[in-house]
Formats: sequence, C-alpha cells, structure tokens
Amino acid sequence: MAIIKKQRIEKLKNKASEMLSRSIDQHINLAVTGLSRSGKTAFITSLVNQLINEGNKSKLSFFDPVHQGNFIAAKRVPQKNYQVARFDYEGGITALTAKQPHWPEPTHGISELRLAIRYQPKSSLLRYATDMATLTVDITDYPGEWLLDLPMLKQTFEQWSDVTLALLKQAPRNSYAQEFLNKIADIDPFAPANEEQIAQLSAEYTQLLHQFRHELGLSVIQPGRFILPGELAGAPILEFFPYAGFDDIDLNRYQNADDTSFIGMLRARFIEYKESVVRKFYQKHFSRFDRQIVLADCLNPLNKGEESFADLELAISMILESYRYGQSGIFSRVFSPRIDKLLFAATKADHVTPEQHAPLVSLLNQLIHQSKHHISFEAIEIKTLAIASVKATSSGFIQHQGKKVPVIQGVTQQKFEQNDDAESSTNKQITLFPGAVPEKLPTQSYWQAQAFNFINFAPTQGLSKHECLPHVRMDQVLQFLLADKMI
Ligand SMILES: Nc1nc2c(ncn2[C@@H]2O[C@H](COP(=O)(O)OP(=O)(O)O)[C@@H](O)[C@H]2O)c(=O)[nH]1
Ligand SMILES: [Mg+2]
Repeated sequence: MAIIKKQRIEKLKNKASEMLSRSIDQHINLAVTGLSRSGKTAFITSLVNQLINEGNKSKLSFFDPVHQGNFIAAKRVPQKNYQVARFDYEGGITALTAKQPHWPEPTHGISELRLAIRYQPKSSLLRYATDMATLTVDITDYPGEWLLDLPMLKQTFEQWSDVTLALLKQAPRNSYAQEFLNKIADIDPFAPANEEQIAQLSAEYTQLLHQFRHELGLSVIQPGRFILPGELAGAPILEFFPYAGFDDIDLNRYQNADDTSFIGMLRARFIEYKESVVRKFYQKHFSRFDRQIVLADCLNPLNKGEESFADLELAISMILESYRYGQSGIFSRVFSPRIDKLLFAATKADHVTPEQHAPLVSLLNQLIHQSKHHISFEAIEIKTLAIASVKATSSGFIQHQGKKVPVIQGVTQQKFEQNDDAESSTNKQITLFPGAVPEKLPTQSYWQAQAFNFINFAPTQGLSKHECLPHVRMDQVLQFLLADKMI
C-alpha cells in the first residue's frame, strides 16, 4: 500500500515539474537584417556555431548563461514555418572551415532556422522545480532592402515617381542613369501598354539599382525586391519604374487611364507591389518578430567616399521608420509589432585595429540618433555594438619611424579570387593600419584626406566545424538578445 502511495506521489511530482518546466519554456522570434553584404549570413552562421559548440574553445565570457554555468546545450531543430526557405547553416560553416576557407555564397531572400537551447534555470523560484528548461529561438534572415520599401506604402505612384526621379537625377546616380532617363522621357503614357517594352525598361532600371549598390556602394535601393527578388524573380510585379512626365500630362486623364494603357499598367503594378509584396511582408513576417538585430557595414561606405556614406545615412533613417511604432496611423494599421529589443551592430570590426572599435560604435550611434528626435523608441531597448561575426584578422603593433603603430594582419581575399592554385594562394598575408574611423559624421576634411583603406580579408585557415569560430563581441550580442530569457 505504502509503495503504491509513494509511486503516486512520485508521479504527481513529475507531472508538476513537467508542467512547470513547460510553462517556463520560452520562445523568441529573432530577426536579423541589414543591407546586402552587411554580413547577415556570416552573423547567423557564427551565432549558431557559437551556441551549438559552446564549451569547445569558446570565448563567450560576456554571455551570462555560459559564464555562470547554467547553459547546458543548444541544437538545431526543424523549423515550424514550412513556407520559408531553411537558412543554410551547413553551407555556411562548410565554406568557412574548408581547406581553402571562403565566405558563404550571397543569398537573395528570406530564410529561417530554429534553435533549441537547454539551460538550467537559476532564478530562485524555479531552480528547485526543474533542472532544465528550453529556450526556442526562431532566427529569420531577411534583406534590409525590404525595409527600405516601407515609405512606399504612404506614396501614390506619382509621389513615388517624383522622389525616385529626384534621386536618379542627382550625383552620383545621374552619371549612370542618364540614358535610362532619356528613354523614359519618350514614353507616350496613354498609348496601349507594351509589355515587352515595360519589361525591357524595368530590366534597365533593375540593372541601374545593381550598379548603384555594387559599383557606387550606395544603400538606398528602391524597390528593394528588384535586386533581391526572393521567389518573385521574373514576375511582372517586379516590372515597373518611375514615370517622368507628370508635370506635362492632364491629371484627370491620368486618374481615368485604365490598366491597359502604358501609365495605367505601371501604376497598377506599383500598387500591387505595395499591397502584395510590401504590406504582406510586414503582416506575415515583420509583425511576428520579438527582437531585431540590424547589421550595418559602415566601413565600406567610409572607404567608398562621401556620397556612399551620405546614402548610408539616408538608408538608416529609412530603416528606422519600421521601428517607429504607433505614431502614424498607417504603420499601426499595417502591422502591430512587438519588438522589445533592437540591436544595431557595426559589422566587420576586425577590418580595423581594436582601438578603432569605440569610434566605430560612436559613429553608428550618430547615424542612428540623428534621426532619433522624430522617432519614439520608448517601448524598445536599444544597444549598439561593433562586432566581427567571424574574425579574419589578428591585431598587434609594429614599430614605424620610432613609433608604436597598431596594425591588423590577415590574408587578402583578392589573392584567393584571382588564383585558383591552392599552393600559391595560401599565406598571402598582409599587415596594415587601415585608418582611423571618425567618431562623428565625417567632415569635408576627412574626405579630402581619404584616410581609409579597407581591404576584404579571407576567413582564417584551419577553423573547425566543431569549435567556436573566432569572433569579436558575439557574446555581448547573445547577452543582449537572449540572456534575459534564460534566467
Ligand atoms: N572580415 C570579416 N568579413 C566579414 C564578416 N562578416 C561578413 N564579412 C564579409 O562581408 C561579406 C558579406 O557577408 P554576408 O554575410 O554574405 O552578407 P549578407 O549579404 O548580409 O548575408 C562576406 O563575404 C565577407 O567578405 C566578418 O565578421 N569579418
Ligand atoms: Mg546573406
């Protein structure tokens, strides 16, 4: 009798602890964004790698769950959202740890990955009840360019055309755009639409956007899906462009023009893009996110020069619009977001010497906070950090003309790209001081001095899949984004 009673009590106890542990299991939807090449793929690959290999040559001293010993283990588990591509962790880590290490291939859309993190609750109440709880983290990688589209929701086709053409006519874009501008000036707006011609001109406009991004190093690319189409590549919804002649046409006639006219077709596609691409992204994805990290490569624009940097400033202010909640009716109707933590990270900090990290953070702060006066962030905790997801350089000092000069050392990427021969392309190390990062938004004198020399490095050789990748401040990233859910 006593045995049966004891068994029953045990059973009840187990059940209670199971229920309790279920109720303390936590879940985070973590979104990772940034403009193309800002380092999203490298970041997520490193974040997953740091967590699943925890304990193996790990340097996560600022991540409390690890530092204080209540982190147990993390593993990848199948994602719940079947309609979004899986983030290719395996591909990323294989590239970084290959015999000839290289950076993962660029991606063009949205992807997801789910992690389950086991930990031992340490908070006084829970620690007696259960030895183990689980934090599930759904990580979503999506292009920052998609956030640049948000302002379009407020615009009519006329307004969007005006804003877009104004940009195209200014330096530096005008140097590439003149021919396209001439062509669209010749369009007869009320003639029947010629789909081939619209496709051709849209392709030219898209080509311009690619050149702006990759040749001029510009950040404001709109519509964002044009260069990062995801699953929409080739669809007519990505075939439209601004119309240049609004000043000279009868606006009544424009309002009444139907969708089979040239201008009517451009307008119809613009509207459809706003509704079923932009709005849908905010409703379907953005509204689910709890926490967001925005990655920004500030170094490449510094290297490219004044116009590129000014464009980054504009892009960041546009991206921040997405976090301006509840202020203007349109945004709160589009989505009801619930992000409580927002981290801005200046990526690739291993491209500069360590004493430049503080100015880099201060520069990023300036970029963000100059537009803060008209943005209310009350409900969101914000942090800025300078990070390297995968540290590709080492730092030290050299003696130069009797002075101690800080330097970094790494293997240049160009060598790998130009040379397929494994033997001769290894160990092409260079040592340099890449330059000083300005603490404040750079002035004319900074640009005149052209003080910055940014070089792409290849990942370090000899990394292993089963060890933590070398990094800068990934532990502080984890601390900010996850630690409060693991107590
Ligand atoms: N040195 C260094 N380079 C990085 C780091 N993260 C990204 N990169 C470089 O930036 C490029 C773009 O990164 P990626 O993650 O593909 O950017 P994404 O387009 O935002 O996903 C890579 O190919 C690397 O050359 C980093 O932590 N350190
Ligand atoms: Mg990517």
